[in-house]
Amino acid sequence: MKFSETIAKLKGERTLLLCHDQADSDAIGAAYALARYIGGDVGVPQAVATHTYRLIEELELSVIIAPDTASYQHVVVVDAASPVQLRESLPTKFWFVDHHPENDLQKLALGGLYDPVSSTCQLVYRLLKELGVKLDRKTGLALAAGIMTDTINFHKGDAEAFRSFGEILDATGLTYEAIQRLYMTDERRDRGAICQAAINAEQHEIGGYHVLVATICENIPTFAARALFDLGADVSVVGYTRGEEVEIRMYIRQELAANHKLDAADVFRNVPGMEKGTAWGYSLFAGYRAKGDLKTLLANIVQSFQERLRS
Ligand SMILES: [Mn+2]
Repeated sequence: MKFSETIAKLKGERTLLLCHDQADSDAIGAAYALARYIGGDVGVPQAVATHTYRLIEELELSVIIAPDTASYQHVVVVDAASPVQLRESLPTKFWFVDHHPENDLQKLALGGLYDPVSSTCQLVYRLLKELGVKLDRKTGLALAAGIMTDTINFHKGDAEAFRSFGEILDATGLTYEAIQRLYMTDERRDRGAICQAAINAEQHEIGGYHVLVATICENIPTFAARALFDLGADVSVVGYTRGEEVEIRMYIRQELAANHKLDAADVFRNVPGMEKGTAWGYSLFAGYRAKGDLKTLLANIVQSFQERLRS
């Protein structure tokens, strides 16, 4: 049986798409695209790589850290070459899709798709194509991001990688720039807005941690939150108001999250007034969008840290 047929059979069942630890864009992109088709969850053993934050945000993807693999009917491991990359999350039974030149995982797997090409995302694209799946914009973004980063912005790569990237752009109306934008802030105006947000930020010292809270006048709260985080914040929270909608992004330093057992996306879900909106992300990063009053929400977030970091 072709692996695409196996994938098709997982549709509607409880499936986990498991990335290697420190998941990169190729792993996240492949997991997202399969999860979107099958209807499953995306998980990672401990953490995702920093460069994927923006992609995860654009996909509005909730990545499960250290998922309970035994609670799923099926697990599909993506972009992993060896069992050590899965740490404690190595499932007892799993399928796999991978492209690494050497792969020690396949002998443990039930089966899967292995081909030492340029990226796992092109293999997932191959599978979805065999299944006649029509790509939506986010799936296109996920797959194209994986191909672009695993070819190091096309400094290397096989013909299928280039061809697939072009076909994905064609099918979804995405551009090369739209994919590249996931990995840079290049606008001078945006950098000015980030500087202004940093200057106007409120600093709260809570339980020995620096909590920085700011608003920004351009719709780049993720970049601003990242900049405040890089300045030295333990928690950076940045809000942006667009008409009636608010956008909020937050980074939490690993050490703080571990000491206080915090999950950024969970923090957002439990702040008073935030239950009406959509929260996504994972333990160290969260995004939030809803109609509401930004000032009130930011004050409630600070209040929530005051409660959490004191206990
Ligand atoms: Mn890869």
